[in-house]
Amino acid sequence: MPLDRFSIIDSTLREGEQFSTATFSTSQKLEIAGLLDEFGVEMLELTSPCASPQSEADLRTIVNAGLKARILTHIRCNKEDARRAIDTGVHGLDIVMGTSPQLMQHSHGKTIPEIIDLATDVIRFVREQAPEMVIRFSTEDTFRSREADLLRVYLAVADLGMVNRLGVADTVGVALPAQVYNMVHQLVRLTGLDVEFHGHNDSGCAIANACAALEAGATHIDTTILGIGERNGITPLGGLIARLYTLDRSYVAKYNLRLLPELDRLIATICQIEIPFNNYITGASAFIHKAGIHAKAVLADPTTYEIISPDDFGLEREISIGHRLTGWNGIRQRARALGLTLDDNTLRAITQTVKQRADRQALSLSEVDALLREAAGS
Ligand code: HCA
Ligand code: CU
Repeated sequence: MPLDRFSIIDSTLREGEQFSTATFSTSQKLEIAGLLDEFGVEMLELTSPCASPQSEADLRTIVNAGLKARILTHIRCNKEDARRAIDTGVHGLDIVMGTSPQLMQHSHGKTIPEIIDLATDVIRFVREQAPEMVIRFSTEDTFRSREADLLRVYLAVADLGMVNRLGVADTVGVALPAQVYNMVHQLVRLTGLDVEFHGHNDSGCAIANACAALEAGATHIDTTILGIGERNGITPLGGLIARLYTLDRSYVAKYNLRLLPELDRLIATICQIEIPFNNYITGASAFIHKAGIHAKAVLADPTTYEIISPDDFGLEREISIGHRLTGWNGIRQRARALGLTLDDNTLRAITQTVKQRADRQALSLSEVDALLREAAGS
């Protein structure tokens, strides 16, 4: 099953660079690539060497950085881009060509037969120049393309027998999981090639769509750290990890999960953004339990309200107690944590005091601690 043998292609250094506030210096790229490599992503996709002179130099630097991850670059479907990319020594080329009516009309102006001819020409050229190169061919805007057009293009490309992987791209974030499942399933069945999914998050389905792709047999998923990318980005690395972990921890056991918080912080710092409060795993509130009923159950057994264990990511849960929804189990646990011995009646009375005061204004943890210490006479 692909969920046992999928690879992550992290595109923070390509798609992520297209995020509104992202401009990575060479040393930042090396830091990001190094940490992703330590985390264990299998492949890193970098900006095309044709984008700018520095992009080309940085690509060469990262190719030669001795990372375990394979280094890919993303190019338009033309021989000149391919030639320049091959020259950098990258391990793989991700070639992309728009097939939706919108992109055929306004982006490159080519018809489907012309797209097939061009793709054939470029792929043959790469195979001749670089026999070992891993070649991926994607149709851009797959989910607004006509299905008959897509199949013509994909089958023609697959029939060349020179491509290692086909890519499916939800460029505008419009696809639903069932559509992704059907498209990936058809490609796997018809071509037997590896299939990659790249999904934008404009309508909030990027993680679900990536998961549907894997269920349908996709072998590779594109992510970026925190999901950064064009507009509001693509499948976030942490979100994909959360989704797969909750299906079966063994699916993500190959990754160094404790590095996820550092990865998210690194990108937040570099891009000068906050990690969203509701971010998967690393959001500030991801492991805060508040209502008294929740706190009681979590204190007895965290799995009552946690499907993800914070320890696996080097994080800690928090029981929030200084508010009107608090319960005495949480207050008692705090007293114990402070090493205070208080009888149950006292703890219940303190709980009532906290509730009354919190009806006017929530208490900080140190204010609750002060109440507990006062009651214990310490
Ligand atoms: C782009 C478009 C792309 C390509 C994805 C892919 C998309 O920015 O060039 O090559 O699989 O979303 O379609 O990112
Ligand atoms: Cu994209």
